[in-house]
Amino acid sequence: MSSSSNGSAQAGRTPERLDVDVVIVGAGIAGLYAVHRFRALGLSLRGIEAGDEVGGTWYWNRYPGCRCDVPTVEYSYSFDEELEQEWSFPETMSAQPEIEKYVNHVADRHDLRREFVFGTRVTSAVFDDDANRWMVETDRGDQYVATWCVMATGSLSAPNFPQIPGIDTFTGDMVHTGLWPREGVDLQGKRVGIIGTGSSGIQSIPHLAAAAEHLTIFQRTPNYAVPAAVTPTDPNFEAQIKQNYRKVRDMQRTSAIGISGFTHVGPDGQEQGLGFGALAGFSALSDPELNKSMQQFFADLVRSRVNDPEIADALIPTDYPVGCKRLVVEIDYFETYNRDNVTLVDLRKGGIEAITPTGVTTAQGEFDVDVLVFATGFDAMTGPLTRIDIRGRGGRTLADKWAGGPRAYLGLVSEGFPNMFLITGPGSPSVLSNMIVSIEQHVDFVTDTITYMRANGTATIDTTDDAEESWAEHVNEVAIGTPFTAPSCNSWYLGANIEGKTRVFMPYVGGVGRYRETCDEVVRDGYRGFELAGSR
Ligand code: NA7
Repeated sequence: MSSSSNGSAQAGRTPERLDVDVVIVGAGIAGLYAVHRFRALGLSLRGIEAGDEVGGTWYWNRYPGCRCDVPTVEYSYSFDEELEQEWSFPETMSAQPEIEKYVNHVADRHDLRREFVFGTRVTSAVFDDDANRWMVETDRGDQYVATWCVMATGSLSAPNFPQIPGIDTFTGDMVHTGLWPREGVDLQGKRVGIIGTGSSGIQSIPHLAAAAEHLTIFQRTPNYAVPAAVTPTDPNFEAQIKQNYRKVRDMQRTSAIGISGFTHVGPDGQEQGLGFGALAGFSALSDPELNKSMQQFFADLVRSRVNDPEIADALIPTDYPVGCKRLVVEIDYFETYNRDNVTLVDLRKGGIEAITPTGVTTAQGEFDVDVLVFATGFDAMTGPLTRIDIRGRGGRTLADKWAGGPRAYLGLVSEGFPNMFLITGPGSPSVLSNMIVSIEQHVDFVTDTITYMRANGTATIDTTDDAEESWAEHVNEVAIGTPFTAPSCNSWYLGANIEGKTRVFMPYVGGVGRYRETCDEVVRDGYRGFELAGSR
């Protein structure tokens, strides 16, 4: 990993005024790959990254216990075949530091950092109707003019701080799991409180409990969680994967969730596989009977691991189906409730009323803490975009356009915002898939589209209301009947975690393979549903 911190190194830099072909927002897995592809086209670029370093999700989410829920040999770039052979992940499902190290290595290996300014947040992107160009501004006073704007802003990068009265009055340390400081948080001898028991909460709680004097967990909704199948990488199986990487990648691209499910027969005659991560089996989960038996399985699992039956009951979800929220992958989570220094506050018995200078007040009483951890998730999928002042044709803002739910054809282009590409935007498989597979597909699509536009001298690519509407209907249609859209379901996929956000199911559940085929067909049909116009 690079030892210097780019953002602080650039702290005193002079604001830039640049005219480029493409502005890329974000130096996560998507932004880095975009730079790699676009640079090979000979395009002039500027990448802009809010963090001090590359990594995106894996830069920001450095809370203790953070880990990927997809097998890591699958959660890796496919574009560099030499790297595939050279790199080795120590565990089957990597922890954050290993993934961050890998992403940094890719940035170094392909010399990607030099295209970025770091520690710099995009504040606005305004489309100039006359010039057909984007005017992009940052909080460092930079001004960029670009033909294409590629939003590699991630799906889970806008942290959610719930609007709890008194939140600003807390005098201890307050930290969000998605903004965990690089220098860490001192928990020794501290009374720590954590709000939220989604993936971030469930992954961090065992670590927080081990480090703190006391941990108080404020749980609004219990989650379904499965034990993580994390083991040291088996060199024989890794060798098999490396020999078969092209096949593995093909399998990923045609699969439902971007995971190959590759297996082979090991030296002991047993079939070895990668496991499926936490995401598989959407269709099976839609069967109500099967779902009920899975709920029972989870209830039994919790009861077998938690000593106190009352606490176990509080940790068992009962009022929504398995698969509504993202299934969490955990390590030692339930056993943590057997520790003497852990208290569970079941907010269903009386919710949080306020945050005070010294702690959290609930209808059940007050809890004093020195450190308050917000594991309260993100304004998912739309937040990273609507928090930027994005204005398209006629000055219309994206936030206004999306007030009733996001609209983007194929999750890639939103009508009225020409030449702006959304990498893994709402309406694409994105968060319901192995993100790297979906990122590569989108960046490849954009690379091909820009190549096509340059070859044809096309000025703008937009879409139509009709194309966008029928895609939204399709996204909705394939989600009906799945646990994702059950009336009892409240998830970030539906925007239900954010006060006032319109309830719309945002990702595309139709499958990675089917989605890719649709995109390919659209291109073969002369960019059906898109509007390519004007000359440059
Ligand atoms: P999640 O999955 O959105 O979880 C957030 C948690 O915070 C969840 O338990 C929420 O309860 C809870 N929450 C949110 N607001 C409040 C308030 N106001 N009071 C109490 N509790 C609250 O975010 P994560 O960061 O854990 O995971 C996001 C994704 O990142 C994950 O799915 C993986 O894909 C990686 P709720 O369930 O809404 O009642």
